[in-house]
Amino acid sequence: MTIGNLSTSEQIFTLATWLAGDFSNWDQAIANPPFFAHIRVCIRPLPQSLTARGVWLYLEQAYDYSLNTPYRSAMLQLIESSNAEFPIAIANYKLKDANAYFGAAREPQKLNSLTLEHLEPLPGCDMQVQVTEHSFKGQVEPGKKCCVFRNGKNTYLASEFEVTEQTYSSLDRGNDPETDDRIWGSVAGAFEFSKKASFAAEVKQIGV
Ligand code: CYC
Repeated sequence: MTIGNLSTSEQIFTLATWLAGDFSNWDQAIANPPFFAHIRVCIRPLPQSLTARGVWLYLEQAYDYSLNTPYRSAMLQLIESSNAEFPIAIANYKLKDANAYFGAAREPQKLNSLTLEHLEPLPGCDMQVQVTEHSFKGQVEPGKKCCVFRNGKNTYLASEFEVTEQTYSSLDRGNDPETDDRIWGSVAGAFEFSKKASFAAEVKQIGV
């Protein structure tokens, strides 16, 4: 499917259906165990809409051996952007009581009662997304504004990803705001995930 010719709202819907799934980097972890742990990324459409605009997805990233205690969870809002080069934006939120929802990516009824009040915006952490012929490519908005305090250090997020119908790759790093040196994140390039289950049928077509 060529996605370049779709309207922006159709592209947002397509991106949501491509992201909605249970992903694994098993092949990469087996080929290069010192550098790549076996990670699962599970992205679930919200059963309800939280706003008039956008498509909402809940995300968990976990070690495969500990699926129900993810090391990161987030709520993603896919929305239209006014930047012609990057027609889609993904706003990132954290959950105020993240632990209460652990496991919900695979038990989505746990998400039924979620409202906007349960979320905390992550300012400066919007992903700006461009559309290629067969993929969506994103990067964190410029300006070193997405602050992540990790391992006792202030860092800013440097992140990029690419999504196709069956694959998801991402490179997340935290860099030093002064020197731009890498403080955390992969030293061996992007994580390469493939889709093991799809939740595309759960994405609702709503106003974008
Ligand atoms: C952090 N990863 C983040 C943050 C964003 C993203 C915005 C900063 C906000 C936060 O703290 O949660 C990434 N957001 C995205 C991406 C999309 C998006 C990619 C497109 C769907 O909307 N990340 C990976 C690897 C793994 C990883 C599998 C190993 C390096 O993709 C880790 N990301 C990771 C970690 C953090 C992070 C450890 C910091 C979380 C923290 O310490 O609070």
